[in-house]
Amino acid sequence: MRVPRCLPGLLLLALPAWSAPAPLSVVPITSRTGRDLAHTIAGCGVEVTDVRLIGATAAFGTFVGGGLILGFDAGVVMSTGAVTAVRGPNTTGSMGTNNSVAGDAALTAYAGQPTYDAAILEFDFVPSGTVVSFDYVFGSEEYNEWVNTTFNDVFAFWLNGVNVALVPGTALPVSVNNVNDGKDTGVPPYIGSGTISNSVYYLDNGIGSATVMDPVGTATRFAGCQLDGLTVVFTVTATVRANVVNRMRFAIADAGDSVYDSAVFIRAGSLRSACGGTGAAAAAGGSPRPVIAVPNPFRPGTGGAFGGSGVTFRPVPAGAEIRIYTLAGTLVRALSGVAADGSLAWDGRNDAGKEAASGVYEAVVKPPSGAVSRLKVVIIR
Ligand SMILES: [Ca+2]
Ligand SMILES: [Ca+2]
Ligand SMILES: [Ca+2]
Repeated sequence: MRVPRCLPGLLLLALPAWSAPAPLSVVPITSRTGRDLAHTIAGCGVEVTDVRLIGATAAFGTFVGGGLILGFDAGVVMSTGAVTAVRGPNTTGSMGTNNSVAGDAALTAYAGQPTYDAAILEFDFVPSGTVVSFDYVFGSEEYNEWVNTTFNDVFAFWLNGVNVALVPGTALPVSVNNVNDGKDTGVPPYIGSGTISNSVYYLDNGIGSATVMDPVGTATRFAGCQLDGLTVVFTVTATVRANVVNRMRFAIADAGDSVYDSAVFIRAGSLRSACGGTGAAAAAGGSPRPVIAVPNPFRPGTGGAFGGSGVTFRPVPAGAEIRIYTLAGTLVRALSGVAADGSLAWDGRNDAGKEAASGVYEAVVKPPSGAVSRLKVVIIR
């Protein structure tokens, strides 16, 4: 039986005051047919039929208000507990509900772990083209303190029996143990230990306290979502059989025990086929993905996952400028010249070429048009 870990009694890094942005707005399902959920996900070029829902009623819902938290505004959420509990702010490190429903044999076989509280949405669909795409985010309360343990909650998006929810360019399923920035027990300076896996796809969301946020997190995400860690937006692009029935099975479950819940967020209208574009760029009502900094914290000269020659911001809008400030508001560095791949690098120096001291900095991302965004960057020398 796992119990909530103790929170550190002292916050060693001073954080700026911030006003609480709106949390995710989550609405649980009222119908057990699942049809509304499947139709929320389906976009142009896709006809959905034969929808089936398996799991606790509390485990399924829809959401809005995810733009600055998840990277897209609206969609379907499926949880290994209660979907309403994923709303922010992040007040605990151990949010979880035992729904007392079964795991799933296919997920258990896939994970190699006993599973519990399975939530499954499956349906047939007829795509108008030979390629289908959709966008999703995975998040979990198992982050950050249960990284690299057997409590590796599992999900799979089986398209005609093949899991298409993989770490890009690999055969690895997206999971707590395959996407993280190491095991972190919430003690400053919040550097993960042990194996770090595919951290470029990971967004740390703090240590689970009403007042303590990892310096690498963002106030918006922290206030908006209870889950201690999230992935960036993944876009699945897969081959399908055009104009005939294909089968989709979205499935998620707790592994090892039934607490510390995980959730997947599937973007509204993003399941598309042959309609002039794919995924995030083409989905209607979209919002830009949040800019992240990697590595963060940055430890110059140390090598490994947090070392290297500097911090890389991405995805940065073309033509944007990033200004780095101390928390006292002093301008440290102005960066411009976004690369074609949407990245912009900072070597950890100020405008005079001197190394910036250890501490927390605020990076302000100003695109040529649209909203300014902010994130924190930590340097440890
Ligand atoms: Ca659960
Ligand atoms: Ca939490
Ligand atoms: Ca769990």
